[in-house]
Amino acid sequence: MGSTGTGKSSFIQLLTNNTSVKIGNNLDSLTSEVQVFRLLDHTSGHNIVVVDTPGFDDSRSDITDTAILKKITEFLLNQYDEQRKLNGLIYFHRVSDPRFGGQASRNVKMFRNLCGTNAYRNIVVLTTFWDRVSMEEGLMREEQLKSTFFGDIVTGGARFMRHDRSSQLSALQVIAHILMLAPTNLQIQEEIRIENRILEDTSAGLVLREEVERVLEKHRQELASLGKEIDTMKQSNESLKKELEEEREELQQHLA
Ligand SMILES: Nc1nc2c(ncn2[C@@H]2O[C@H](COP(=O)(O)OP(=O)(O)OP(=O)(O)O)[C@@H](O)[C@H]2O)c(=O)[nH]1
Ligand SMILES: [Mg+2]
Repeated sequence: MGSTGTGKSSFIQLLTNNTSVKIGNNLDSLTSEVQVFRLLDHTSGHNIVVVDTPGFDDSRSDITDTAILKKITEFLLNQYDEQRKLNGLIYFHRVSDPRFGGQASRNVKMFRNLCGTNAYRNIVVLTTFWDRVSMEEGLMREEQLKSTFFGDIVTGGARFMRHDRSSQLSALQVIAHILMLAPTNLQIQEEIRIENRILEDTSAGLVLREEVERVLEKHRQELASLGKEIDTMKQSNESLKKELEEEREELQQHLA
């Protein structure tokens, strides 16, 4: 898992040598489905299933975060029903990102709430894009990430690892670490299957609901101030008034 463009699909392609793995080459996010890839790990002899997921901050307009959460949950419930646990979760983050913005925080928040604290020890936070920073800069950011944004995950037992996209061994090392972990269920699986919650009432679902509420509130406020502006406008300013009314119309549609 991880934000769009952090190198999830590239990692899977490198690991599996599977050229059907689609890798993005522009600013648009690419992966929109949960996709499963298989590989045989020659070192351990294990058959491994690697799962690619879309990030929650997708820049596309055709898929919402809610739809993404549904797809991921559907996959996880299928696994749960087949009594299959997860060995590990890899969370991708670009070490080259100078800031940890709103989108990145929201993505991590969703991830945390999907997993639940019991699964933190099964997490690898994998930093990518080391070729885009100096070693010094990268190490400084890594420390920052460990102590702030991923602090609780690290305290809960997650491991930070670095990925070099030019080396398949780098990807295999992540797998080797994950194979040593005790398989686990995720919080969202247990919330739905054991506590009988509906998706909207799971911890991850609630994060999305809060997000929707926040956007709605912002729109409502904008609408209110736009209304005031239109009311106080002089008759003479017909064209501007028309423009504002169109804006209001648009906002109302968005709100609906
Ligand atoms: N410089 C550099 N580029 C990378 C690295 N990893 C991936 N890329 C490039 O970044 C772009 C996005 O990579 P993807 O693997 O498609 O990213 P993704 O996480 O699957 O993105 P979504 O499918 O949109 O969620 C591609 O052009 C990759 O070639 C890296 O470590 N360094
Ligand atoms: Mg992808």
